[in-house]
Amino acid sequence: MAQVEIIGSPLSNYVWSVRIACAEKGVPHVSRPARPHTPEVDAIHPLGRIPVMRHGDVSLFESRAICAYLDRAFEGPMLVPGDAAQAAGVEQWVSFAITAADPAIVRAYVLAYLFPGTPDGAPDPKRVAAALPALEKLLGVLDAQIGKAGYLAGASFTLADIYLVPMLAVANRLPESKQMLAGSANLSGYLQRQLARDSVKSTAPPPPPPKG
Ligand SMILES: N[C@@H](CCC(=O)N[C@@H](CS)C(=O)NCC(=O)O)C(=O)O
Repeated sequence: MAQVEIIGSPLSNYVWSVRIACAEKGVPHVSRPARPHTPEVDAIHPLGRIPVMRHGDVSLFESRAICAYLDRAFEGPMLVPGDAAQAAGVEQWVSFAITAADPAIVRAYVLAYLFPGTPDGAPDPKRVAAALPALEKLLGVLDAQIGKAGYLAGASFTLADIYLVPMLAVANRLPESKQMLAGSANLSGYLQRQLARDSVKSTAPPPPPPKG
């Protein structure tokens, strides 16, 4: 039986999400670390983005498509419920995570620290400051949503949480967002609970090396 291969740096939030999906489904997988735009990624994703997946004859790009495959091809708890209204609610928040949370949390803010693009490699304070209003607004929306039923899309862990948790986990390592999260009672409790979840813990990327 072919093994599922998840190709992409484990540090990417989207790679982490797909690996959590494997763990939730009980699908063993091998993680093949690879940066975007490297040959094994380019062979599958037309724009060289991670994650990509191989499983026997099946190769896929785009995390949502990979998660759909994992959910349908394997037994195990459904990542998206069967009920039409509940499924649409989960898809709504998956879409929100990809199109609103990821740009505000990861692209605009986290990457200003991780890939500052400055001559000395230090974060550009103006770029960080410019990201904060949207970040604060977004975390406020998420805090209110999670306050309703305990998870992003209802009262149980779903694909929507699989997308959100890696974004919050990486934000929780940086100063301004850590402070915002600490002040968001629903969101901070949620994050701590999800970080202790087996599927999240077992796929977590290694912590960044200490500075200095
Ligand atoms: N919509 C894609 C987004 C994937 C994505 O943006 N991955 C980032 C790493 S987290 C990447 O490969 N960036 C390189 C690039 O955009 O060129 C998915 O859900 O898989």
